[in-house]
Amino acid sequence: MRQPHLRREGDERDAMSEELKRKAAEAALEEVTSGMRLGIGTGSTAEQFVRALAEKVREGFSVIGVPTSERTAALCTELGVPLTTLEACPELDLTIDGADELDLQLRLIKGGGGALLREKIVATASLRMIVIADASKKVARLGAFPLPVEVVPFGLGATRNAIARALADLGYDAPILLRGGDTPFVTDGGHHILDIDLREITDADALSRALLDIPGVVDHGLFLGIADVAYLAGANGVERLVP
Ligand code: ABF
Repeated sequence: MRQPHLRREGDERDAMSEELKRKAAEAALEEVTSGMRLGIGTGSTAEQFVRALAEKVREGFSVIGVPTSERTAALCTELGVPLTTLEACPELDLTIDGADELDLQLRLIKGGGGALLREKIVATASLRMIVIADASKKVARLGAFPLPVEVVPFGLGATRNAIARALADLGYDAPILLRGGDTPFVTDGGHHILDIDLREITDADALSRALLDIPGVVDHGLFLGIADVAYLAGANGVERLVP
């Protein structure tokens, strides 16, 4: 008897959270001008951005986008947002993307959606990056969201051991999980993802350097010094955050 009632509450929460993502996306869209070369993010918040952008394109707005995943490429194609590749267009004006966590300096954890490598390449090729999210993603210190690390399948066990040693050297005692378990998740680049439950990241720069030093690690979900602005939608409106 209680289930339909519970489902309604859940549906209302989902609708509210979609509404917040839409508001953050619409705020970011205000910074997009006709003629821009855009990096287009991945995830449910970025999807709201693609939907809002598609409406502008239908009204005659002219943009060209580089998608950060096959999933985003498919959505853009379906909705009529014109696409190109980073090879054809290696410098972009602006990337708009979601995040899993962000702090007040606009350092991010990304990669929960599995697209961190293309997201980082595209954001770094852009003159500016705007993050869009609901306000619950803002944290005082990064790390409650497990840090995704993209690794090549070859020598996975050895790479995982090397990561564990590097983490121990930095003072972390953190579980490392292969995303997908027995059926490992495969990224658009053909790699796997290890999710590291750090709980609290004490020195993001040191952690970034240590991970990138390990052969077999392709990249990680820490985006440091990349984002310029964040639009965070909450119950009291949309906050514009700059570092
Ligand atoms: C992408 O999508 C990712 O880097 C991040 O993992 C995720 C955020 O997803 P959502 O907007 O659905 O919360 O931006």
